[in-house]
Amino acid sequence: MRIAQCLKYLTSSSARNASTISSSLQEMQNRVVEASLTLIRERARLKGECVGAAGGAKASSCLLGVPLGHNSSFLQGPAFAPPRIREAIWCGSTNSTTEAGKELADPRVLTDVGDVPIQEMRDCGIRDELLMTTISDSVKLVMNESPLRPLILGGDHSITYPVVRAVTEQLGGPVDILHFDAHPDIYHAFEGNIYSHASSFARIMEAGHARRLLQVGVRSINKEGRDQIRKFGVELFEMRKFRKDREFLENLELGVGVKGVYVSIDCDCLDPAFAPGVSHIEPGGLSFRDVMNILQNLKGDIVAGDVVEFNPQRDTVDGMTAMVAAKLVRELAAKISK
Ligand SMILES: [Mn+2]
Repeated sequence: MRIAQCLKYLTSSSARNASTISSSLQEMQNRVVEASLTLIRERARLKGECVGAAGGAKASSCLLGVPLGHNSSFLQGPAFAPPRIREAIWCGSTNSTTEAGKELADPRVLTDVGDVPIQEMRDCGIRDELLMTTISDSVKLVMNESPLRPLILGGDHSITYPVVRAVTEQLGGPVDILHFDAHPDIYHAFEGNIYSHASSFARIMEAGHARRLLQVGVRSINKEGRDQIRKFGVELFEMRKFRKDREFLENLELGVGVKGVYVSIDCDCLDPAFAPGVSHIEPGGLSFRDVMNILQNLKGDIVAGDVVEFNPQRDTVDGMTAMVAAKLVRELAAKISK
């Protein structure tokens, strides 16, 4: 990491001692975080005003990009996803209306507060604990501007933990989570990393952020995964039984009696035939329409959501998976806004 090299250089070449440099470095890191949050706070205020000026809404989805890829156990390409997804949302090859007729250019349906500057913060030597706190704080800044509801562009799946933590802290209680994924992401830790993208739902469940967790599309799970699922009472809907579960999943009602519903979509829930641009290619998955049928028929108040694990470095040359991720975002935005 560049900052570590910089620190090493300073301590070896200057008269100042290492602890002085280290404590002033920490102070400066905190100011970088503050500055990053200020930009998101002001953008959220402005977008909240725009929604009001357009006539107001009960709920309005607001994009927040989290370009973080280093908690992936394999490839780190999801760090480059948010700008590619935005580009595809507004791509001229399609119009800006959702399937059920909502207009995405209307700020009452969709706004955007930009990205949490993850790479810039890492370049300043900021570590995961503070990064995760900054992600949570950014989500809360969006939620402070009613009626904005955060719709997160990942990033690897590790970001779902700080996002869900922020949502439930802000709302004052747990939510129900509908999670589409080839994997349960519920290892206690993966290769020693408690913030791994393979562990986000272990953090969420042990902290009590979810009353119900429904995992749909799972087809890569080992013994530890099954043990953890039993331990946390997760409702597992495996691909090999999807034909039997389909009717149930296409008639879900969630979030009643808790603070609402959180929807997390890992792009690898889809069969690689539909979404090749992911880090973990796992055959035998859902079709795009399978996901749409479950999402569009879902009854419940969706308070926030994310679309994660799109890896532009694995996509086709014409950006097919970017369009798929963008359409997931568009249809989720349509579900959130009202
Ligand atoms: Mn996955």
